[in-house]
Amino acid sequence: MDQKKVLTLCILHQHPRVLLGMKKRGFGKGRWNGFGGKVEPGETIEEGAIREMREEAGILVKDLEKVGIIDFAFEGDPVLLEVHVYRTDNFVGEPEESEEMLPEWFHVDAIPFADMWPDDIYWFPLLLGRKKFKAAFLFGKDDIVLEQKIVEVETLYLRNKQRPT
Ligand code: 6OG
Repeated sequence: MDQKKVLTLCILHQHPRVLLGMKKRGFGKGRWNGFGGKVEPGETIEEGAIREMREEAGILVKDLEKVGIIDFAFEGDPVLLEVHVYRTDNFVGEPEESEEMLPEWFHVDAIPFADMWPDDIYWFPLLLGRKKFKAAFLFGKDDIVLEQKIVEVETLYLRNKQRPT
């Protein structure tokens, strides 16, 4: 049976700059990405996003805005990832390097897509344009995008308060 993992991804967006982190270890090592990880038992998805932002960059985020839900599948792998994407321009603290991430601000015109997950170039413009979306990607060998679908949506319902099933 397919298994699903629920993850968070949070991007600080203080126009015209965004905060990304260079992943130093584990899944996605060597790529710039937002901050996030697995939602832990007993916490809501939004609580998970807030915790990961604190653990990975020493930042307390406020007013998280849910901007997207992305489903990832990998050819030949039964594990599906459901990634909940948040943005905010309201936070406390200065980004600090952690064991997992090296944070850096990027101008929105200089986002390092070549060194990011290949799906990002599809949905970042929506995030930056303050649109909401649902997306699905199928990755093949060498992390090539085999199939992709993105739909802009008006609302993502009240899934912030939801606990993963
Ligand atoms: P840990 O497993 O290190 O969290 N993530 C992805 N982000 C993008 N942009 N594309 C993907 O394509 C991703 N797959 C996972 C979710 C992993 C972090 O990486 C994100 C989490 O923030 C496959 O705990």
